[in-house]
Amino acid sequence: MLRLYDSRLSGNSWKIRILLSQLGLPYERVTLDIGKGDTHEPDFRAISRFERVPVLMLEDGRPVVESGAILLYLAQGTPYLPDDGYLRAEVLSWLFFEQADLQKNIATPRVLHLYGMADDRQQDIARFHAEGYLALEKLDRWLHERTWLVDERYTIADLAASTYVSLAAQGGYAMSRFAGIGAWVTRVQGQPRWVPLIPEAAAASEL
Ligand SMILES: N[C@@H](CCC(=O)N[C@@H](CS)C(=O)NCC(=O)O)C(=O)O
Repeated sequence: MLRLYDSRLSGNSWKIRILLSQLGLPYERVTLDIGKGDTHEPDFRAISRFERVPVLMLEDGRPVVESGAILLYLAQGTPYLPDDGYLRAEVLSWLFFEQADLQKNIATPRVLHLYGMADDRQQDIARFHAEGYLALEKLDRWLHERTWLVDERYTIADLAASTYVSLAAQGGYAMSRFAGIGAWVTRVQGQPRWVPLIPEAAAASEL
């Protein structure tokens, strides 16, 4: 069986749980405690060269690291990744943009807020917000008059790009100004077998 190493609040790991659910693939879940330093333990370092989650352990014992690489691996040959070379390159462009422009700029202020460090790190947060808002504006512009990021269907580009964006308010981003993004996130979260970050918290809107 596939094994996913993740952590409870990791948006990068959440991407993989969404796709595994949408593909109907059974997997074993191993949830690490990042705060306790689990990702830097020798046993985990042996399978995760970058000392981070998510890691997908294949049935033959080979690990796949980096959320984008895991999504690409799992989505091959499925409707979530186009066969056409150009459209596939378009999907890749969103995966790279998400990692370079969205993920860190959203994730870092989110962590600072969630762990009560925001007041002491206002200047850092302002720097991440400045970059993050530029990326969000580009995304919002692209979604103006488009339903999905690539082609006319939901792909792993939408899945990957929407996860941290949907959590941005937790990092102090004012998201109400991005109407296109708001409607798109709702469409993504309405896809069959989409799963929330923390299932037990979804109803209570804890996160
Ligand atoms: N580019 C990586 C980022 C992974 C990442 O930042 N993982 C975080 C949790 S979301 C982590 O494991 N942090 C632990 C650490 O840095 O010690 C990916 O997309 O998988």
